[in-house]
Amino acid sequence: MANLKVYGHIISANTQRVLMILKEKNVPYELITVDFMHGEHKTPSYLEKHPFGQMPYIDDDGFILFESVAISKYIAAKYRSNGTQLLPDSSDLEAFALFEQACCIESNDFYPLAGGIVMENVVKPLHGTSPNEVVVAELTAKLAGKLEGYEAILRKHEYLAGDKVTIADLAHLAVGSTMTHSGVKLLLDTEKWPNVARWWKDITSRPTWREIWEERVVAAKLLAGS
Ligand SMILES: N[C@@H](CCC(=O)N[C@@H](CS)C(=O)NCC(=O)O)C(=O)O
Repeated sequence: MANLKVYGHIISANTQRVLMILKEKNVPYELITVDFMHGEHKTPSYLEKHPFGQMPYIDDDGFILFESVAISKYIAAKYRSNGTQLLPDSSDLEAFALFEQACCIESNDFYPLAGGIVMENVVKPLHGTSPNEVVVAELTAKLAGKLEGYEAILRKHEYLAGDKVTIADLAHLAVGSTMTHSGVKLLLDTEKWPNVARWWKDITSRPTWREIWEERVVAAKLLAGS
């Protein structure tokens, strides 16, 4: 039994983000599946651990932490010498600042837009509501504008924080893949944003991500049929 427990669901993009980092760092974990369809994440005992009633949180031998990017950074720092190096050297101030800049780009310029599209196209239908096509079109247009910025960054270097992959890149995978799977395929557009498409192909090809995505697809089918 692994000491590190992840409370979440394989279908939850933010849970997938954390699982991906654990796999990249070869850290054993146990996924405790939260029955979110029946509101388990809003129960008093869950709220004691995660005051916002969201997935995921981790219990690392009694240490409770929520927010998927904070969890990812904690794991990457705690297991710095395991598996893929996903953080810059903390003594290199400029590299660290560029890494934090890339993390901010993900959380401010990407997640609200791509996450909004996922909310419309995937989460709402799961709960029996139709997507609002006007909202999807608006978010898609705004995201296309942001990809101009991504293209400018990725034209200069291979990944968002430089020439090495970091958490900032991998943090895009879950929401980006779910959005693409739902039909909004901006990240695959090799003509408009060739460097974005090159970067996206690179990070989505990682074997750790393929494993998580396959599990996610199976779980999504089960949930849709239940
Ligand atoms: N910023 C949080 C977002 C967590 C989040 O939105 N989780 C979703 C699942 S991917 C959730 O629990 N949604 C249910 C809800 O908000 O009630 C993180 O990165 O962990």
